[in-house]
Amino acid sequence: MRSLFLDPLNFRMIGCPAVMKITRSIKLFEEAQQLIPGGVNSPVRAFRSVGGHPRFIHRAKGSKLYDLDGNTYIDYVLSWGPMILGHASPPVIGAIKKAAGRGTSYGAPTELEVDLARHIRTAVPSMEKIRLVSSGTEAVMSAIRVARGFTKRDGILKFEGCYHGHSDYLLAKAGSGMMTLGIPDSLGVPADFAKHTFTAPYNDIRTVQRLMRERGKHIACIIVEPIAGNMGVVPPAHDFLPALRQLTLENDSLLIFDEVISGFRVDYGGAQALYGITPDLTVLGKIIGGGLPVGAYGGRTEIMDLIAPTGPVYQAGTLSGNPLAVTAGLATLKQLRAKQLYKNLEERSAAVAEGIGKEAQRAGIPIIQHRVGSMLTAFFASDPVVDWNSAKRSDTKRYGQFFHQMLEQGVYLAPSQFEAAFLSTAHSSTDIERTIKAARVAFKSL
Ligand code: HOZ
Repeated sequence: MRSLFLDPLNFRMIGCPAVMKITRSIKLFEEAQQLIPGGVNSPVRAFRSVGGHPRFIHRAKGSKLYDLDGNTYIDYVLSWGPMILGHASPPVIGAIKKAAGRGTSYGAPTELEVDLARHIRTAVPSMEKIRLVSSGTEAVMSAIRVARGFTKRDGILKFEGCYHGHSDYLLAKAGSGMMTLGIPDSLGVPADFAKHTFTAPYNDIRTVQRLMRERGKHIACIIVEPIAGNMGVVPPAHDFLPALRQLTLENDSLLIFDEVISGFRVDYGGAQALYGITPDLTVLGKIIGGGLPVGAYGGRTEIMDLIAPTGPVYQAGTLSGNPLAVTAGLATLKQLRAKQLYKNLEERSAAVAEGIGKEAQRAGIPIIQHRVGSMLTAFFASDPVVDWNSAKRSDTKRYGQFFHQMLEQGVYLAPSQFEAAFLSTAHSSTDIERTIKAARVAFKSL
């Protein structure tokens, strides 16, 4: 990799190799690896697929991350999606501070939970009843349990490259960290658990039709990211989601939309509003927690009423509906109702994508760009990317070089080709100009 001669963020030529000073991050990472597997609490953060050292973050504000060594980055990871208002958004932080003064967990119901459920249902009317939990993984796991309870069937159908958290039966050909690290299926998952999981390529309706023909009467649900975000961004083909809806109806199976990433991200009503498809169950996370740990699942009343204490499907949690997390989520959703907010995000995101596309073209580097609203990916690939197989053909080595060139210039992208980049309402036109300038330098250097 060629050295850059730039001052991060200002992009001033400074005449010496601008290898960022990251001594504190390096030192901490060494210690972290003695204490925490791989030095991180979630695998992709370890930078394994791009090489180099993860940055240890000291603080974040608006569109910026600040590391322990004093470097500043324009952040396009945004905590992997939740920080749609940017970091430390004043209304969110103000609400959290107030709520913290009233205690941090009660293990008893609050008005806040009812408020958040009401806000979610208004935005996503298919979620007639909603259960709050503490993570997306937990929400998906619980949604599958209720789908199985409702249909009295065990089988589930998922798509290769989609990631639905790390519960046992959902790790088959999962995207995100599994794809980044090239782990097809996790060790530690009993074959007996995985045998009920069937997989099909994303956007491949024929395979779904065949599987439903052969096994439809055993399939409790089809679960899908309506916009795949965990193999990089891969939008659904125009007939994909309608066909899933149709096939599930024909087979009395449930359709579950995992909108942990797309929920409140691509539209206030999520991907289901954008594409006009109503699933039976929806899973949310990330944005609805405003940066604190929350997940939610919900759907038709007749299904959700099977959950204890109204029904026999069990699910519980000490920190479910935690008042701080719910407060952060509520404060975020209230801001998201602002007029023009999604339109502005769309315009800024389009500007980033367009700028990056032009710079790649100018440098003669083939990329395939996908963008839905403020979630985007530039695949280092020449052929169309429609599923996990085509995504996997991306030049990950080149992505790694691009990633480091951007990082050196103060632009923080996901340390994996197979994760989405996100914009927030805090990303300014100056941020965008700087990002495009950095991309120009980065593409040229490849
Ligand atoms: N693979 C997760 C996002 N799709 C990353 C989680 C994390 O490292 O925080």
